[in-house]
Amino acid sequence: MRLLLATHNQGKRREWRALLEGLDVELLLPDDLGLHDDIEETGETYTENALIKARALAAASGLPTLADDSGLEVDALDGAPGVRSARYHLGTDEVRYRALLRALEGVPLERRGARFRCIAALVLPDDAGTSREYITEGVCEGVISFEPRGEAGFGYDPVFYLFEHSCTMAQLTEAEKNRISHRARAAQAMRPILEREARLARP
Ligand code: ITT
Repeated sequence: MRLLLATHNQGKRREWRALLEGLDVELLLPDDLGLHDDIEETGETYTENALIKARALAAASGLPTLADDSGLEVDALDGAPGVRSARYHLGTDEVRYRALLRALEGVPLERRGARFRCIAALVLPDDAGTSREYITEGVCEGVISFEPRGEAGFGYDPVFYLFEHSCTMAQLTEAEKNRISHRARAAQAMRPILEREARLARP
Protein backbone atom coordinates (compact mmCIF):
# COMPACT_ATOMS: atom_id res chain seq x y z
CA MET A 1 0.00 0.00 0.00
CA ARG A 2 1.23 3.48 -0.82
CA LEU A 3 1.06 5.73 2.27
CA LEU A 4 1.57 9.48 2.23
CA LEU A 5 3.25 10.99 5.30
CA ALA A 6 1.80 14.47 5.82
CA THR A 7 4.54 16.32 7.67
CA HIS A 8 7.16 18.88 6.74
CA ASN A 9 9.10 18.22 9.95
CA GLN A 10 12.34 16.39 9.04
CA GLY A 11 12.65 14.85 12.51
CA LYS A 12 9.17 13.38 12.35
CA ARG A 13 9.79 12.08 8.82
CA ARG A 14 12.92 10.24 9.96
CA GLU A 15 11.19 8.73 12.97
CA TRP A 16 8.03 7.62 11.13
CA ARG A 17 10.15 5.95 8.46
CA ALA A 18 11.84 3.84 11.15
CA LEU A 19 8.62 3.30 13.12
CA LEU A 20 6.77 1.88 10.09
CA GLU A 21 9.59 -0.46 9.08
CA GLY A 22 8.52 -4.01 8.34
CA LEU A 23 5.02 -3.00 7.21
CA ASP A 24 3.90 -3.64 3.66
CA VAL A 25 3.73 0.11 2.90
CA GLU A 26 5.62 2.32 0.48
CA LEU A 27 6.08 5.60 2.33
CA LEU A 28 5.75 8.73 0.20
CA LEU A 29 6.37 12.36 1.10
CA PRO A 30 4.34 15.32 -0.19
CA ASP A 31 7.38 16.51 -2.22
CA ASP A 32 7.42 13.15 -4.04
CA LEU A 33 3.99 14.05 -5.45
CA GLY A 34 4.68 17.76 -5.95
CA LEU A 35 2.26 18.62 -3.15
CA HIS A 36 2.60 21.39 -0.56
CA ASP A 37 2.87 20.15 2.99
CA ASP A 38 2.64 23.45 4.83
CA ILE A 39 -0.95 23.34 5.99
CA GLU A 40 -2.34 25.86 8.43
CA GLU A 41 -3.16 24.20 11.74
CA THR A 42 -6.29 26.01 12.83
CA GLY A 43 -7.61 23.37 15.25
CA GLU A 44 -7.94 23.74 19.00
CA THR A 45 -6.80 20.19 19.73
CA TYR A 46 -4.09 17.81 18.56
CA THR A 47 -6.74 15.56 17.04
CA GLU A 48 -8.28 18.39 15.03
CA ASN A 49 -4.87 19.45 13.76
CA ALA A 50 -3.74 15.92 12.92
CA LEU A 51 -6.97 15.42 10.96
CA ILE A 52 -6.65 18.80 9.20
CA LYS A 53 -3.19 17.78 7.93
CA ALA A 54 -4.10 14.20 6.99
CA ARG A 55 -7.40 15.13 5.34
CA ALA A 56 -5.86 17.94 3.27
CA LEU A 57 -3.18 15.71 1.79
CA ALA A 58 -5.48 12.69 1.41
CA ALA A 59 -7.85 14.90 -0.61
CA ALA A 60 -4.98 16.29 -2.70
CA SER A 61 -3.41 12.89 -3.40
CA GLY A 62 -6.25 10.35 -3.18
CA LEU A 63 -3.85 8.22 -1.11
CA PRO A 64 -4.05 6.84 2.43
CA THR A 65 -2.42 9.60 4.47
CA LEU A 66 -0.83 9.66 7.90
CA ALA A 67 -0.17 12.82 9.95
CA ASP A 68 0.75 13.49 13.53
CA ASP A 69 0.21 16.47 15.76
CA SER A 70 2.36 16.56 18.84
CA GLY A 71 3.22 18.82 21.71
CA LEU A 72 4.90 19.24 25.05
CA GLU A 73 2.68 19.77 28.10
CA VAL A 74 4.41 21.35 31.09
CA ASP A 75 2.63 21.10 34.45
CA ALA A 76 4.06 24.36 35.86
CA LEU A 77 2.71 26.16 32.77
CA ASP A 78 -0.76 24.61 33.10
CA GLY A 79 -0.12 22.30 30.15
CA ALA A 80 1.43 24.91 27.82
CA PRO A 81 2.84 25.06 25.19
CA GLY A 82 0.72 21.96 24.37
CA VAL A 83 -1.09 22.13 21.08
CA ARG A 84 0.79 25.39 20.38
CA SER A 85 4.26 23.83 20.83
CA ALA A 86 5.35 24.57 17.25
CA ARG A 87 4.25 28.22 17.61
CA TYR A 88 5.52 28.75 21.18
CA HIS A 89 8.18 31.14 19.89
CA LEU A 90 9.20 32.20 16.41
CA GLY A 91 12.51 30.75 15.26
CA THR A 92 14.41 27.53 15.54
CA ASP A 93 13.86 24.54 17.85
CA GLU A 94 16.69 25.92 20.02
CA VAL A 95 15.00 29.33 20.34
CA ARG A 96 11.84 27.55 21.49
CA TYR A 97 13.42 25.27 24.07
CA ARG A 98 15.50 28.16 25.46
CA ALA A 99 12.31 30.23 25.80
CA LEU A 100 10.80 27.31 27.71
CA LEU A 101 13.80 27.12 30.05
CA ARG A 102 13.46 30.88 30.71
CA ALA A 103 9.75 30.50 31.45
CA LEU A 104 10.67 27.86 34.05
CA GLU A 105 13.49 29.81 35.70
CA GLY A 106 13.30 29.35 39.47
CA VAL A 107 10.86 26.41 39.20
CA PRO A 108 12.22 23.51 41.31
CA LEU A 109 12.63 19.98 39.95
CA GLU A 110 9.53 18.65 41.69
CA ARG A 111 7.37 21.10 39.75
CA ARG A 112 9.01 20.55 36.34
CA GLY A 113 6.89 17.55 35.34
CA ALA A 114 5.98 17.37 31.64
CA ARG A 115 4.84 15.01 28.94
CA PHE A 116 5.09 14.70 25.20
CA ARG A 117 1.82 13.80 23.51
CA CYS A 118 1.41 12.56 19.93
CA ILE A 119 -1.87 12.10 18.12
CA ALA A 120 -1.57 10.20 14.85
CA ALA A 121 -4.34 10.41 12.25
CA LEU A 122 -4.77 8.01 9.34
CA VAL A 123 -7.20 9.07 6.61
CA LEU A 124 -8.20 6.52 3.94
CA PRO A 125 -10.05 8.14 1.05
CA ASP A 126 -12.22 6.06 -1.29
CA ASP A 127 -13.49 6.54 -4.83
CA ALA A 128 -16.90 7.76 -3.64
CA GLY A 129 -15.33 10.86 -2.08
CA THR A 130 -15.79 9.65 1.48
CA SER A 131 -13.05 8.47 3.80
CA ARG A 132 -12.38 6.34 6.84
CA GLU A 133 -10.34 7.82 9.66
CA TYR A 134 -8.35 6.36 12.55
CA ILE A 135 -6.78 8.15 15.49
CA THR A 136 -4.16 6.80 17.90
CA GLU A 137 -2.37 8.44 20.80
CA GLY A 138 0.95 8.09 22.58
CA VAL A 139 2.28 9.81 25.71
CA CYS A 140 5.77 9.95 27.21
CA GLU A 141 6.33 11.32 30.74
CA GLY A 142 9.41 13.24 31.88
CA VAL A 143 10.59 16.52 33.41
CA ILE A 144 12.00 19.70 31.92
CA SER A 145 15.73 19.81 32.65
CA PHE A 146 17.62 22.92 33.81
CA GLU A 147 19.99 22.90 30.84
CA PRO A 148 19.88 21.41 27.34
CA ARG A 149 21.81 18.16 26.83
CA GLY A 150 22.32 15.96 23.77
CA GLU A 151 22.36 16.36 20.01
CA ALA A 152 20.00 13.66 18.75
CA GLY A 153 16.28 13.95 18.03
CA PHE A 154 14.70 17.34 17.39
CA GLY A 155 12.40 19.96 18.86
CA TYR A 156 12.29 20.01 22.65
CA ASP A 157 14.24 16.73 23.04
CA PRO A 158 17.37 18.38 24.57
CA VAL A 159 15.38 19.70 27.57
CA PHE A 160 13.13 16.65 28.12
CA TYR A 161 14.69 14.55 30.89
CA LEU A 162 13.73 10.90 31.37
CA PHE A 163 14.31 9.56 34.90
CA GLU A 164 14.20 5.93 33.73
CA HIS A 165 17.11 6.57 31.37
CA SER A 166 18.96 9.25 33.42
CA CYS A 167 19.35 11.42 30.33
CA THR A 168 17.42 13.71 28.01
CA MET A 169 15.49 12.49 24.98
CA ALA A 170 18.24 14.05 22.82
CA GLN A 171 20.85 11.81 24.50
CA LEU A 172 19.07 8.63 23.43
CA THR A 173 19.94 6.97 20.14
CA GLU A 174 17.21 7.15 17.52
CA ALA A 175 16.48 3.45 18.06
CA GLU A 176 16.08 4.03 21.83
CA LYS A 177 13.82 7.05 21.32
CA ASN A 178 11.74 4.99 18.90
CA ARG A 179 11.13 2.40 21.61
CA ILE A 180 9.78 4.78 24.26
CA SER A 181 8.61 8.03 22.70
CA HIS A 182 5.09 9.42 22.43
CA ARG A 183 5.34 8.95 18.64
CA ALA A 184 6.55 5.36 19.06
CA ARG A 185 3.50 4.60 21.21
CA ALA A 186 1.09 6.21 18.75
CA ALA A 187 2.82 4.28 15.94
CA GLN A 188 2.59 1.00 17.82
CA ALA A 189 -1.17 1.47 18.19
CA MET A 190 -1.42 2.37 14.48
CA ARG A 191 0.55 -0.67 13.24
CA PRO A 192 -2.26 -3.25 13.35
CA ILE A 193 -4.57 -0.82 11.53
CA LEU A 194 -1.96 -0.24 8.82
CA GLU A 195 -1.27 -3.98 8.59
CA ARG A 196 -4.96 -4.67 7.99
CA GLU A 197 -5.33 -1.83 5.47
CA ALA A 198 -2.23 -2.94 3.59
CA ARG A 199 -3.67 -6.47 3.41
CA LEU A 200 -6.99 -5.14 2.11
CA ALA A 201 -5.22 -2.98 -0.47
CA ARG A 202 -3.33 -5.94 -1.98
CA PRO A 203 -4.54 -6.82 -5.48
P1 ITT B 1 4.06 19.10 10.89
O1 ITT B 1 2.85 19.84 11.39
O2 ITT B 1 4.38 19.40 9.48
O3 ITT B 1 3.96 17.63 11.14
P2 ITT B 1 5.38 20.53 13.04
O4 ITT B 1 6.82 20.69 13.43
O5 ITT B 1 4.60 21.80 12.78
O6 ITT B 1 5.34 19.58 11.75
P3 ITT B 1 3.56 19.94 15.18
O7 ITT B 1 2.56 20.92 14.66
O8 ITT B 1 3.07 18.60 15.63
O9 ITT B 1 4.69 19.63 14.11
O10 ITT B 1 4.35 20.66 16.33
C1 ITT B 1 4.99 19.96 17.30
C2 ITT B 1 5.97 20.80 18.07
O11 ITT B 1 6.45 19.97 19.11
C3 ITT B 1 7.17 21.23 17.24
O12 ITT B 1 7.73 22.42 17.79
C4 ITT B 1 8.13 20.07 17.43
O13 ITT B 1 9.48 20.47 17.33
C5 ITT B 1 7.79 19.59 18.84
N1 ITT B 1 7.89 18.13 18.86
C6 ITT B 1 7.06 17.22 18.25
N2 ITT B 1 7.52 15.98 18.42
C7 ITT B 1 8.64 16.08 19.13
C8 ITT B 1 9.60 15.15 19.58
O14 ITT B 1 9.48 13.85 19.31
N3 ITT B 1 10.63 15.60 20.29
C9 ITT B 1 10.76 16.91 20.55
N4 ITT B 1 9.95 17.86 20.13
C10 ITT B 1 8.89 17.46 19.42
